[in-house]
Amino acid sequence: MKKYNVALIGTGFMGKAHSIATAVVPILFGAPVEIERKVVVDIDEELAQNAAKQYGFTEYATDWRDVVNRPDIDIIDICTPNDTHAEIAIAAALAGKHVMCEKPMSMTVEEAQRMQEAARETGVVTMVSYNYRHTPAVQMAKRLIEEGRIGDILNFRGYYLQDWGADPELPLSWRFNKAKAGSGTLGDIGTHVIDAARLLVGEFASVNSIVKTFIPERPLPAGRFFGPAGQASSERGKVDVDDAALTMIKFTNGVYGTIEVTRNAWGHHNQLGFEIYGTKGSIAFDYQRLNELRVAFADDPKDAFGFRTIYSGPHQPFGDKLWPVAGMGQGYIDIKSIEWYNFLKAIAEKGQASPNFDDGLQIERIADAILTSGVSGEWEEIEQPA
Ligand code: SOE
Repeated sequence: MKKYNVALIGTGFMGKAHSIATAVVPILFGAPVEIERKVVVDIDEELAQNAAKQYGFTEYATDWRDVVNRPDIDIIDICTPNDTHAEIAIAAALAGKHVMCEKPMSMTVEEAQRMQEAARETGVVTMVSYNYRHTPAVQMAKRLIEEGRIGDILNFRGYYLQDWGADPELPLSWRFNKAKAGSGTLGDIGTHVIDAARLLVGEFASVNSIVKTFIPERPLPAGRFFGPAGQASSERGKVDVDDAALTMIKFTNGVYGTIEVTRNAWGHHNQLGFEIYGTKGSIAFDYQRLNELRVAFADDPKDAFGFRTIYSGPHQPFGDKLWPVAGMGQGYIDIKSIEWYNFLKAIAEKGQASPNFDDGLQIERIADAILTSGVSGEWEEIEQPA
C-alpha cells in the first residue's frame, strides 16, 4: 500500500491542530491511506526544529519551496497566514501534490480562481479547512434537512461571534492587516458560517450587508506575532479590515437568511451557530455546545412541544467511529480529525473532498460581494459556480 508523506507548512495554532489530527486520524478512523508526518516547515528555524520534535515530524525545513517539489512528498498542508496560501497551493497542485489549505482559501477571488485552475489542471485532491462543517451535530442537521424532517426551509439565521478583537489595546496582528489577511472578521470567521449556510441551505444568489470597523487603530505588535495574544509596542498602526459584518441573504432556491459576524462581542468566545426554520420544524446549533443539536418538530404532541436536544453519539454521522456512548463529548480535535479523515478518504477513492477549492472559490465570491455591498449599500449579485 502506498504511503503518503505529509509536509506541514506553518507551525502556529493551526499547524499544531493539524498535527494532532494527522497523528490521531489512523487511530480514530483507521486512515483510508497510510500517512507519514514527514517534514514541517517554518521560516523561523528554531520554531521549525521545535515543532518537528513536539508535533512528531521526521524532518524540518525553513523554506516551503525546498519541500513542495520533493518527489517523496505527497500532501502539502498549508497552515500559514492568508497571503501565502495562493502561492504555496498553486506550486503544490502543479507539482501534483494533494493540498489541504487553511481557511480562508485566499485573499481575493482572483487568487482563488488561480488556485482552482491549478488543482483542476493536475486533478489533485483539495480541501479548504472549514472544519466546523465536519462537526457530527452539523452533519446531523444536514441529514435531518435532507430527510425532509423540518420540511421546506424558510430561513437561515447564522452567526459567528468572538470577543478576542474587542480590546482596543490588543496589538495589530496580521489578522487586522489587509495585505496579510485579505479581509478581517469576515474572512477569518464569517467564511465558516458562509460554508455552513452553503452546506445546509444552498447557493447564495445575492447579499446586502453592513460592514464596520469599530477599532481603526491598534498598538503595533512587539516582535513576531502569532495569534490573538501578544506583546504591544508603544507605536500604533491602522486597522484596514472589517471588525464586523451583518448580512441579509437571498439564496438561489428562494430561502432567505441573515449572517452576523463580529470579533467584538464581549462574552462570546468562539460562538459559531445557526438556526434553520422549516415548514415542519426547526434546527438550532451553537458550537460552544457542539455536542448538542436542538430540534423542534411541528408534529410533536402539543403538550410536550418545544425544542429538545439530541446529544452527539454513535448514532450521528462519524459518531460510530468515535465513542460508544452518546454525550461522552466530542471536541475540536475530533472535528479536525474527521476533516482529515474526509480528505484522506477522497485521496483513497480518487474522488474529491468537501469543501474543496471549488467551494473555497465560491465562498470567496460571496465574501467579496459582502464587502462590496458594505460600501455600495446595494444588493450585490453573486456569480454562480461554473
Ligand atoms: C481566530 O478568529 C480563529 O483562530 C479563526 O481564525 C479560526 O478559523 C476559528 O476557528 C477560531 O478563531
